[in-house]
Amino acid sequence: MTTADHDPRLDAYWMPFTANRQFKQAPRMLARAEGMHYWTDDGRQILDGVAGLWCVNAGHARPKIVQAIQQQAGEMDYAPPFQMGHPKAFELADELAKLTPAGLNRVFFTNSGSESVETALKMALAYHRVRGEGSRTRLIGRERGYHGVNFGGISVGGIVTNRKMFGTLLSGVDHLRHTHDPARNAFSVGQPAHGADLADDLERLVALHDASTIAAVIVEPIAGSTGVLIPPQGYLQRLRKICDQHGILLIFDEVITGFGRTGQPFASQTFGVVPDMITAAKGITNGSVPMGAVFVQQAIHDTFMNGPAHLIEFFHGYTYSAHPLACAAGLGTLATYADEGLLTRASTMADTFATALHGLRGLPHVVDIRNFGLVGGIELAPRPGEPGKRAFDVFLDCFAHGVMIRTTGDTIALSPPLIISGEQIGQIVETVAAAIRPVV
Ligand code: PXG
Ligand code: PLP
Repeated sequence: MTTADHDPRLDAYWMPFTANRQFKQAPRMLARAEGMHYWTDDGRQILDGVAGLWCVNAGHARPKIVQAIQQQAGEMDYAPPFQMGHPKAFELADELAKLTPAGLNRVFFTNSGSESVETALKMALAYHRVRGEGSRTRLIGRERGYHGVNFGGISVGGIVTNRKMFGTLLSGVDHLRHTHDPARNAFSVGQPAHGADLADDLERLVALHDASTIAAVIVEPIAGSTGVLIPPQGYLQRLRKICDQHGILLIFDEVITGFGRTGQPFASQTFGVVPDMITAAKGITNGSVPMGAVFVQQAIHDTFMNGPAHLIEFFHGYTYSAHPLACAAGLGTLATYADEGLLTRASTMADTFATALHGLRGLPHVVDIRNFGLVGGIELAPRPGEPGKRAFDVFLDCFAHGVMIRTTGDTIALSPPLIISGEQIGQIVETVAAAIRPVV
């Protein structure tokens, strides 16, 4: 690539999950954020339709979070998490355990969703081994699943582009069929009616591999990155039942659905299905400082707590697990969520959001619309020979007209901060509609 077509000061930064050459020719630079908005470096106001990247659930620059981080930075910058502790780590774990579904009251801290996934998968394997069922080594994911970008996560994940370049991945992994069924479920409002039976695919894998070889199943309650796929009615319940029948751990990856996106603190509570572990990140600090967590059933944690008390029970952890800045930010975040009732606000706004979104039905190229709580997907038919391009053009047009959305393939994804007003929902949907209409 030559530098002639762009500013050479942009060269050094190799941007993640970005079309680098295209970006550097026409950069989209964000300079400031507050509440529901970003401002670009040239001063344009942009309404945030995706909570940054599905993470800024309380909106930007919230005072309690800003103050907590500033104060902590001056008080204690860093504390080693191995064989040492600091009060805010315990306080945050305790506060989080009050929000999680019943029983999931032990908390392991990481720095991202990807690390949470690796942690949960390792915990599942070690748990079976510690309790004497070390033959359970197999991990089951799902087609179209996204579980971050580390090796465990892409192995159980089901997105071809995230997998095909990276060798043989983890061995002993298999995948359930995905639940996307537009032929039967297109334009469903909320949970689709058809597809609970797709959970029976786990029975097929049990018959193939035998339950005694399977450690865990990991799924997103709502698949986000892969285009906002809402679980069919009864699907998660059925998956839970089959896991129970065969002694298989069920992990919900709630990196996106956690912290209020579906109308309850966790999608597990919204859908009434309790997993054995939940992986989380993003909204745990409102996106302000990197942090992730794994929430674990106490019985799983307690299984590890045997043997001589001076020995390490779980050989795993990160230099920045429970980082003081992240813990302070997490406490400020939970206080903000509580002050404003944000973890249940999506249920209040869900109908307004659903009505606005489904109003786009009938626009050119719109082949499906999916929604739940404050998350939505608008799927466009791909332009022949140019998959993803049509939705990307809509993204560019929306950004030019003051609204930030996200696209994945030819699906437009919306997941605004949970503080959004009805009027702002209208602005997002009108801007998207105006962008879709002229797109050839
Ligand atoms: N699991 C799930 C369900 C996620 O949505 C991760 C794990 C990984 O989290 P980290 O913090 O390591 O990125 C995610 C992250 C997109 C997009 O294209 C989605 C995510 C991240 C980046 C882009 O919509 N989700
Ligand atoms: N690589 C090396 C050489 C290290 O020393 C460490 C941590 O000490 C790591 C990787 C892991 O880094 P982190 O704990 O930040 O994930």
